Amino acid sequence: MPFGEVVCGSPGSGKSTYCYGKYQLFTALKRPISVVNLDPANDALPYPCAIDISALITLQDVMDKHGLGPNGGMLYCMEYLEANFDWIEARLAALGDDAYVLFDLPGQVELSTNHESIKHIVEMLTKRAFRLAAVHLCDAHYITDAAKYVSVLLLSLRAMLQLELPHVNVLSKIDLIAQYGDLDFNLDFYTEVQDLSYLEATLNASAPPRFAALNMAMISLVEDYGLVGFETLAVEDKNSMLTLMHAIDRATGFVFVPPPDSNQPPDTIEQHHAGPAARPNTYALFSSAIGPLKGPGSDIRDIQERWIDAKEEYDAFERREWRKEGEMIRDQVARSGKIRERKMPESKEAAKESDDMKT
Ligand SMILES: Nc1nc2c(ncn2[C@@H]2O[C@H](COP(=O)(O)OP(=O)(O)O)[C@@H](O)[C@H]2O)c(=O)[nH]1
Ligand SMILES: [Mg+2]
Repeated sequence: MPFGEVVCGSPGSGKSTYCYGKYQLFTALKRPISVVNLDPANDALPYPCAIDISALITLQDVMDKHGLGPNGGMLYCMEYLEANFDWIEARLAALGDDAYVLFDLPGQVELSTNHESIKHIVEMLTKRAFRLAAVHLCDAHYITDAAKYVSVLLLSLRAMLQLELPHVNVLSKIDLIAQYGDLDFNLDFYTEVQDLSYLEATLNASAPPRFAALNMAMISLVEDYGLVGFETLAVEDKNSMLTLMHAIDRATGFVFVPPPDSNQPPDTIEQHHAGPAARPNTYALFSSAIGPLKGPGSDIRDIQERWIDAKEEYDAFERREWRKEGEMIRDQVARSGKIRERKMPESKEAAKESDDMKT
C-alpha cells in the first residue's frame, strides 16, 4: 500500500523546496521516497524527479497551441492530466507497493480550493489504495497581519473541505518570522487557532467599521469548524522537518507501519511474510499513534523560543556546532590522507617486487 503527500499551497509558499528537503531527509533515514512533479510550469526542479508532468504536457505548449494565458493554460494542463490518468497511474504502479510519493502541485490556489481536476485525481489515487495526506503550506509571514491571517485560515479551511483528505496545514518559512517585527500574540495563538475573538480589535483597526461584523462572522465560522490548526516548518532545520514528518505520518496512518528492522513485542506484527506497508502493527496502535509528539521542536513553545524569543543565541550556537563539525571532518580527511601517504611507498615497492618477479 503506497503512502504519500499532496503538497499544495500558494505560489512561493515553499512546496518544491519542501519536497527537496523531505527527499534529503528520507534518503538519510533510508526511507523510500519518490517525488512527482505535477507543476507543468516547473522548469528548474531542485529534486530528482521520479515522474514529471512535463513529459506529458508543458504549459508553454498549451499556451502556444490554444492561445491561453498562464492561468487558463494551467487549468487545461490539470484537466489533461485527469483525462490521461492512466499515464500517471502506470508510472506510479512502477514505483511499487511500498513507495512513498510526494506530489508537488502547482501554486494556483483554485486547483486545491474549487477546481475539480486535482480533487478527481486524488479520489482516483485513493481508490487505488494510496494513503494520502494533504500538506498545505502557507507562508508564515501572513500571521503578522490579522486580516491576512484570517484569509489564510479561510484558504486552509476551503482546501480541507475540497480535497477531503487527512490534512496538515503548515506555516512555512518560520525561520524568517522574526524579520517581520513583533507578533501581536505568541505563536501558539496562531497555530492552535483557539480563541480568535482576540483578533477583533486589530481587525477593526485595519478595516472600515462596516467590515467589522463580517470579519467576526468569518472568524466564528473558522472557530465553529474547529478543524484548522497549523504545524510549523523551517525546511533547513532537521528537528522541524522531523516533527512535521511525525505529524504527517499520523495523518496518513504510516505510524502503524513498523520499520523493517523494528524490535516489536512478540505477536504484535501479523503476516511476517508481507511487505512492511501491508502488515498491521497492533503495538503501534497503542504506543506511537495516540501518544504526544516527542522530540526537540515538537512543542510550539520550543519553536517560539528557537525562532522568535532567542533566535540569535540559537543561530550563534548552531554556527559554533557547524564549525566544530567542519573542523572534525577536516581533521578526519587530513588523517586519512596521511594514512594513504604512508601506504603509498609500500605499494610502490610491492609493484617493483612484482616487476622483478616477472623479469
Ligand atoms: N528561509 C526559508 N526560505 C524558504 C523555506 N522554504 C522555501 N523557501 C524559499 O522560498 C522560495 C520559494 O520556494 P519554492 O519551493 O520555489 O516555492 P513553491 O512555489 O511553493 O514551489 C525559495 O526562494 C525558497 O528558497 C524555508 O523554510 N525557509
Ligand atoms: Mg514549485
